[in-house]
Amino acid sequence: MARRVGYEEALSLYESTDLNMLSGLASEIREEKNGKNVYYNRNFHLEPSNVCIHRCTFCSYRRESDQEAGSWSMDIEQVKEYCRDKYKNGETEVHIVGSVHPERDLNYYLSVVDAVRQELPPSVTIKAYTAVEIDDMTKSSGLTPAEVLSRLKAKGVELLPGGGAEIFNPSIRDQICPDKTDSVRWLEIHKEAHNLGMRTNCTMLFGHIESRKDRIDHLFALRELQDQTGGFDAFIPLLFKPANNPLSYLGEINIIEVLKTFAISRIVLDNIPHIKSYWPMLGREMCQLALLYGADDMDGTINDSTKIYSMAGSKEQTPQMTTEDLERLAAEAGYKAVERDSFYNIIAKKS
Ligand code: V47
Repeated sequence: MARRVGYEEALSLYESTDLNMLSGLASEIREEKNGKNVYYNRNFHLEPSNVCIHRCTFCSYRRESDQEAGSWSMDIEQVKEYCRDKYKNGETEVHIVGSVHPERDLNYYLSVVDAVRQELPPSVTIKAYTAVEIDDMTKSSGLTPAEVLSRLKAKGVELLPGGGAEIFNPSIRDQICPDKTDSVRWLEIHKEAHNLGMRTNCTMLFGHIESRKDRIDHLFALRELQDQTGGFDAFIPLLFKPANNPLSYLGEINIIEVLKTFAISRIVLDNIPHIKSYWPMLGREMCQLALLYGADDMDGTINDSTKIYSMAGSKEQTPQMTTEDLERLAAEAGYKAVERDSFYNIIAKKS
C-alpha cells in the first residue's frame, strides 16, 4: 500500500470484518518497513509512586494518598536500591513512569534521574516521564516544557515514553481523565521534545467509551505531528484492562476489535516506523497474534517491574520474559526476534 490512506477510507477499513485482508495490508506495510524483524529489548520499569492527583476512571494503579492501603512512594535511597535489585541481565533500558504525586516537584524528578544514572552503567538508556508528568513539572517549577525537557535531558533522559495520550477527543477526556493534561498540551510537549532532538513514543488507550471515529481522529493527530517532526519511534495501542477501576463495568472489548485496531494503526501511521505489541498488557497470546496485524516490536524482558497492568487485571501478574521466550513467540508467528537498543539499533547476538 504505497499511497497514504485518507480519513473516510480508514473508517471504512475499520468497518470491514475481513480480517485476512486487514492482516495482509498491515503485514505488507510492516514488512516494507521492518522486514521479518520483531524487535525487543532488555529492560525494566521504575514506578517511583502510585499516589496521584489525577482521578482517571480507567486507572487501577492510582492511590489517593501515601496513607491509603496499596500506595507506595520511593525516596531517593529506595530508587537506588530498586535499581540495584532490578539490573541483572545486561538490561539496556530503564523506563521511568509513575504518577503525579501531590508533593513531588521537578527537583525530586531530577534527583530520581540522577540516582538512576549513578546506580546503573552508562550502557543503560533512561526513558523517562510521560507528557502528563512533564506538564506537572512545568506547573511546580514555573518553567516552560522546553526548559523542563532540557533539564531532564541534561541529567541523562534520552527518550520519552508515550503514556498519557489516552484518547485525544476532549469530550471523552472529560469523562475518563477530566483534570489531566489535554491533547493540545500532550502534543505540544512531544513536539518540544522532538525539537530538542529527543525521540519519543506515542500511545492510544482504546476499548473503553470511545468510538472507532475517536480512534481514527487520534491516529490522524499523531500522523500530522509526525509529518512535522519525525520524532516518534513507536506507537503503542494500549488495550483498556477493566479490573479494579471505575470503568470495570465496561468489561474488555473483543479480540477481533483489538486486532483490527492494530491493523488500522499500522495502515494509518505510515510515517511511524514501529508498532508495539505490549505483552504485559495484552498477555503473551494476544501479543503474538498482534504480530500478524502490523506490530513489529514486543517491548522487553520487563523483569517483573511494572504494576500498571497487573493491578488492572492483566493475565501477566508478574510480567517477565527471557530473551528465549521472546524469540520463541516471534518465531512461532513466522518472524525473527532481534534484540535492539532504545534507538532501534540491532544488538548483535553473542555466540
Ligand atoms: O497513559 C492505565 C495506560 C499508560 C490502564 O512508551 C491503562 O514504550 C489499559 O504509556 N488499562 C502508561 N491501559 C503506560 C505507557 C506505556 C506502556 C508501555 C510502553 C510504553 C512506551 C508506554 O497506561 C497510561 C494509560 O494509557 N493505562 N491504566 C488500564 N486499566
